[in-house]
Amino acid sequence: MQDALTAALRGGIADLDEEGVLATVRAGISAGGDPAAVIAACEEGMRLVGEQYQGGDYYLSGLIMAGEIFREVLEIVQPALEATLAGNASGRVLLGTVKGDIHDIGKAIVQIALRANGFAVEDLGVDVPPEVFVAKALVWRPDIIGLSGLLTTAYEPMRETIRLLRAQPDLAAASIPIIVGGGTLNEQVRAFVGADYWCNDALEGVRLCQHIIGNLRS
Ligand code: B12
Repeated sequence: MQDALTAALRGGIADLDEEGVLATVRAGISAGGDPAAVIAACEEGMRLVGEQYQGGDYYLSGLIMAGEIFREVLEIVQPALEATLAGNASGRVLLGTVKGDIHDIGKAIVQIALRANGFAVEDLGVDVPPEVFVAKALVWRPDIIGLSGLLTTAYEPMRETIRLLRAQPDLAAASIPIIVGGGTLNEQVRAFVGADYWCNDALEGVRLCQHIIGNLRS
């Protein structure tokens, strides 16, 4: 059943079939389907939408529509996702999408998954200037900082944010681990921006945060 659900969701998102996708998600979740698998299938669909946009088959409106559909999907799966993830790690994670980038669906998933696992999360939103990350980190004192960004043009602001965070003496003394996340990131980008870790999967991000907190506490 999971394969059929995955195929229907991937194709439905790629075709921007809002009603079909939402009906499939509702039916799948009520039948006990895995919420993480639903999200993974929708992410694949989003990648296909991105490719169609790149190839000129969809316009910007296609990206907007896909974003809306994913948001509605998230609303449906959130309770089931929280129930399956529930854990008791504790730690504070400061999150935000870097300056110049307004993609926030992935960040929203990371936030849900972290909270469900007992993390306190402060989300600064999107298009966040480097100085705002620094100011909030000084006041809130997170254990981990997570920067999200999907655009190639977000890499430079990501780098600048990390440079400023590391240049601030109090924060440098605390040596707070920094994770960058987003579907277009890889090891080269991590090295370029100077982050400690990179990640393009929310659940892997949670495991990484648990591992970091475990090391900090031991
Ligand atoms: C939906 C979408 C939009 C929506 C976003 C809506 C929203 N509220 O987020 C809108 C319409 C606003 C949009 C706008 C644009 N977009 Co757009 N968009 C997409 C699309 C189709 C899907 C993105 C998405 O939500 N994916 C699903 C989520 C769940 O995946 P994710 O973000 O990767 O997140 C997961 C992981 O990466 C991880 N994660 C994410 N963040 C973090 C952070 C941490 C700390 C951790 C641990 C993990 C983590 O967890 C998530 C869950 O597993 C992508 C295509 C793609 N391939 O991704 C293009 C894409 C990202 N967009 C693109 C472009 C070009 C644009 C525009 C410039 C278009 C334009 N001409 O205006 C603008 C830029 C606006 C801006 N200044 O930011 C390009 C970027 C190309 C590039 N390399 O730079 C892409 C790749 C499409 C393409 N193939 O051309 N977009």
